[in-house]
Amino acid sequence: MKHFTCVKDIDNLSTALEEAFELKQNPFMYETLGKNKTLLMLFFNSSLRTRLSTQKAAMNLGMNVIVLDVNQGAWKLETKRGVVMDGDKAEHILEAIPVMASYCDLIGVRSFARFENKIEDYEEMILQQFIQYAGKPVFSMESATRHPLQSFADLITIEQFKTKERPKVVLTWAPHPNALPQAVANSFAEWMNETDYEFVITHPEGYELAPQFVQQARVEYNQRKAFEGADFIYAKNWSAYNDPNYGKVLSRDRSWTVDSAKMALTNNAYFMHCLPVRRNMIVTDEVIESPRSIVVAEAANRVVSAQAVIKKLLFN
Ligand code: AN0
Ligand code: CP
Repeated sequence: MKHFTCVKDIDNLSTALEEAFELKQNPFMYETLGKNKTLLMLFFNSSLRTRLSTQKAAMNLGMNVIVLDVNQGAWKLETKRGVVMDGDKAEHILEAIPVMASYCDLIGVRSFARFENKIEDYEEMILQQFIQYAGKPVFSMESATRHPLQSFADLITIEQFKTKERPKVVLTWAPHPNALPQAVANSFAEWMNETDYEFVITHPEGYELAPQFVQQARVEYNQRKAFEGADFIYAKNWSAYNDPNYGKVLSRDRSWTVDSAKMALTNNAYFMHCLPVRRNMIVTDEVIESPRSIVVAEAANRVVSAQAVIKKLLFN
């Protein structure tokens, strides 16, 4: 594997899952693989889980790790070519990328959608510049359109907890005060569509995701109907994708909050969320604190997915 930005970069998902469970069982089985290799983790946006779990994964593989929060302490970066740099940006990303790459063997990048330009977001302008100019393997730690390390951890979590071969998995939109990217939802859908699970997406009208991510999934606008018989409820907020509302909040309707009454419609489903989660917006205290909530186990699996991916990139 040269780079890791989406599910397609993994050539065999069932083999990758087997490798992931092997690493989960024995995290130190490749503890010398990354000796004298350096991972650079670059954050254009905040993070708790991705930062800690990816660093831990690299440490389990014997790597050295450098972390840079680009917006805190580094020079502000211009990202567009041709701009007269007479404003507040002191450095261009076209110099910064090869310079940073010269200090490491592997680069992880977190760069969210900016909601300034839908085409630029969906063309993955920032991530693609790293792939083009770093000359080193690059992996996504959540890009404008996807969060593959999260989705891989989500898949591992479902495999860990499922009690039937083909569980019903429901991705449900839930309210949030701010405009959030579609990345987590897009990516989750993309990975679920690679499995043979029964996969349903539910959201209010106007929150349709891009068709390349929805693919053959069933879209059900009635949330209660979608929840019926579900084995896993995966909640997430996202902002609108379709024009002219790209990146806008169309609803903060708390009748979409995941509560115990809705969970009672399911097949005693497990509750999942990538975190960070806003309680009593996305999910009630009662549901997230219930024994069926597996959000912490899900977050713990972020070490496993990151380690499986970094291992593949090191073997390249
Ligand atoms: C981010 C998002 O929705 O993409 C990160 C989630 C892992 N969430 C927030 O900004 C709250
Ligand atoms: N789930 C996730 O990626 O969390 P962070 O934003 O805290 O890294």
